[in-house]
Amino acid sequence: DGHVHLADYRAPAWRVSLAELEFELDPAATVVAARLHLSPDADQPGQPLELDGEGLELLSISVDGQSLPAGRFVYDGHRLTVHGLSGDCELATRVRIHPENNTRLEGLYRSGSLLLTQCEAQGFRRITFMADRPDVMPRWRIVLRANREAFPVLLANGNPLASQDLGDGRHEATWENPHPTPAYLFAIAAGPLERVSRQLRTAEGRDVEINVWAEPSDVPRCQYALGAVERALRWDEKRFGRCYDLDVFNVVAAQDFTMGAMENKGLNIFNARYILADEATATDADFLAIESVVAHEYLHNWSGNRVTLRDWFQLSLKEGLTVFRDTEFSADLHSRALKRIEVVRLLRARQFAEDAGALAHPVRPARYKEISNFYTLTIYEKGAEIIRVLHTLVGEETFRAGMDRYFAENDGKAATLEDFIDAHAQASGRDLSGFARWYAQAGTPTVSIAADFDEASGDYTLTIDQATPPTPGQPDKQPLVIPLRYVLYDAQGAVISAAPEADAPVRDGLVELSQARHVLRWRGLRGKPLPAFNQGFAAPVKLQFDYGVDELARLARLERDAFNRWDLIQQLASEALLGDADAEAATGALSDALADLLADAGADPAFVAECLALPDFDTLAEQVAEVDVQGLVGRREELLDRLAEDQVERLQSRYESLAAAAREGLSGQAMSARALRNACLSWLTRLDPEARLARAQFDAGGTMTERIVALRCLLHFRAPGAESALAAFREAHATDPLVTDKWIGLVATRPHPEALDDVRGLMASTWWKPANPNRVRALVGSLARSNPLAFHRRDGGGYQLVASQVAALDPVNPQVAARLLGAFESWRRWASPQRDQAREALVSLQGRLQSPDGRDLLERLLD
Ligand code: HT7
Ligand code: ZN
Repeated sequence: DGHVHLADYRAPAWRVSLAELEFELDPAATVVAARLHLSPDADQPGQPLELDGEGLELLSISVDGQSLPAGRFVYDGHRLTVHGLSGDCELATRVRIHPENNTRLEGLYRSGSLLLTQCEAQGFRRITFMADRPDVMPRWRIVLRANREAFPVLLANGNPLASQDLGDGRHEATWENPHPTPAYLFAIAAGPLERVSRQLRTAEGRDVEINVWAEPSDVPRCQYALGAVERALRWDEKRFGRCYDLDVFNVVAAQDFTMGAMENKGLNIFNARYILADEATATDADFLAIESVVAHEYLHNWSGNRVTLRDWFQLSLKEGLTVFRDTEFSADLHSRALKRIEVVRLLRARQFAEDAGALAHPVRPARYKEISNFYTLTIYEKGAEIIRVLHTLVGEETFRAGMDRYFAENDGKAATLEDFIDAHAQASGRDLSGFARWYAQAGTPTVSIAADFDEASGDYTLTIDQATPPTPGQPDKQPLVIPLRYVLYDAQGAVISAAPEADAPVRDGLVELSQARHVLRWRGLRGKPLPAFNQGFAAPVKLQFDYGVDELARLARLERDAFNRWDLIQQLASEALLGDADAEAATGALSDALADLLADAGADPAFVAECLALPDFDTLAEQVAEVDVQGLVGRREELLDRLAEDQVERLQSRYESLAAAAREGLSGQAMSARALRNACLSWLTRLDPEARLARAQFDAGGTMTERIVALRCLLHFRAPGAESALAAFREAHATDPLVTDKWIGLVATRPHPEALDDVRGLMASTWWKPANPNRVRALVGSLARSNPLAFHRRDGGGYQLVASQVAALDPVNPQVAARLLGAFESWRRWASPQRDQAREALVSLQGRLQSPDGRDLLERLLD
């Protein structure tokens, strides 16, 4: 049926112990000579050798030095089959490939003056023949030859071994990667690169050189990323006891890159937007994102590279685990509460929608057609939340013991989620079979809690029900193991410390749910308590408890847990926007809560800014059965206008009082001050048609954080002078593609249906670069994902534009095109006329997509 099934896994019939590759690099035509050292699997003797190879021009093929006659092998453009091999042998091939024509950015491709590779998940087969599967893990020796002037720097995985001049204008470099490494982690980078560099000694005593490479004019903007590498390296030593294992760690920045970055062994290749930064061109959010992506890729060196995957069904074993590790890194270095808020926002806005839409899938899918379509929020973010569930269940110390065991037992191997769970089961002495269900079931569980208080006896009962909704292919769901935190407050606001009677394990304010229903009961309380739940968001669930508005408001002041204080304010906002009877009361309570926060000089300004940022459109849309786009956006705007009016003096006062702190560079305090000032500015601009403050902030220069928010205010509120400010910004940064993406993103997200016409205008201009994924995301991705009024325009024009771009980009870069299609994942819940228009746009694509990526997604969307 065209699917790959988890149940069909078979160990490879041939192993590759060493891969020796020689590249004659040239953008137009590169020749790759490969020598694979092969051994048959003792359990599967006599099998033909089958290697992957996609669209390669085969120049020669030999075994143990003997050219192979035509009858011994077949190459059909996708797969090379060699017959008649028995024991250990060496297969040598030469192929020709064409990096310059490679717009899909998989395999070897050209980006500006660089030659680069991207091999995950199945790009290596576009470079040369190989068993391109993660459980085949040779050691590697790589020789790169190229013209010295065009390609002065030649990088590959592992350690540099030798380099020499070849005398004819060319030179060569030899690299050796001594660690068993699957082909998806292979990388080379060549070109006129320059670097910033740092020398350090690991906790195990290894001297390591860290280099961050970029095209020469970008090198001054690599310093921050270099520092981030060191911070990640030190953190992994301290928190997980994991040291770096090569003599060099190279990082390269590329302007053309399909995703964020790639953790190739010893040679990480990055989308330039996650490396290049200084205060004049990067926002505070950019700096934090750079640090977290740099850490993510670095941390893969153990969770993904040293211990890799048996097959692609295990993808979350490296991605969920590494997201968990990178969020812990950020939480340890900065504010744990703010990091949690950021993660939960993303989860609720995007992963919950994915889990409830046409593309829902388990964190470990049972089958796939195209693995590239499974680099999803579910695999990454929900996968990380599941690791957090485990961490909460066993505690930090036992979790660390489980991780030590996992790394020790699986080092140099291709592991499964069972291996991971097994190591933790051994370390904790717990049966984790119930926990494992998280990996198999799609859909976001709902935990509904009903309270009952008996005035006469003082008995208080919480009845807790869990249910996971049906998802494509999974109509019936089993209960999950859910660690649920709770607190009861008494009438004076003190925490009630008595433990309840329970039919589930309970400790320190945490109950472990594992059945469809559990009951907690407290005896003889003096009055009706007020409960709060899921502090720190210990499990990725939707929690339902029937709070009154007064109770939410009271709890928002009482809760000790900062994450929950923020969450309660979000609930008040949801109630104000979606509640029927109590919307007005909720608006008043929300306004009061925000007034208190704005007046609280002791509160972290960045936390206050998070509280001012109401639930976004996606989060709200996730909470209603049918989405009336214009109605929802309209109500949200009205609420913001009303709140801004209520708070105007406090907003002005905080905006002014934080001015000095906001000037203090990249310190946490300065970033925090800028976050609240910018939130205040956005609210104040609603009230001032002249946008005087935004104009002044834009004109004052300052950091990119300040300028870009001011420009957004001018553009999005259509203030006088917006066009000239945009023109000034555009000209000032015309040669910088990353900053150009920023203003393009602002134009594409102007909250007005007419923004669609601006997008069309840009697509007809020289700013449109369809082969550059960042530009496609800035223009079309922003429209589809972050501009509900234009994407869902009543005439269906937004859907048509995105669908026509999917068709146009499918042959250019199928992965980028397929990601755009994801914007339709919730189309069945959109109210008419949008639902019918979306169906029409999707149906119009049938028969027009050639790539497996696009076809797979379209089929699932329309299924
Ligand atoms: N592991 C990396 C995934 C990735 C990727 C996947 C498909 C196509 C292109 C890609 N580039 C990078 C990124 C990460 O999670 O670290
Ligand atoms: Zn990753």
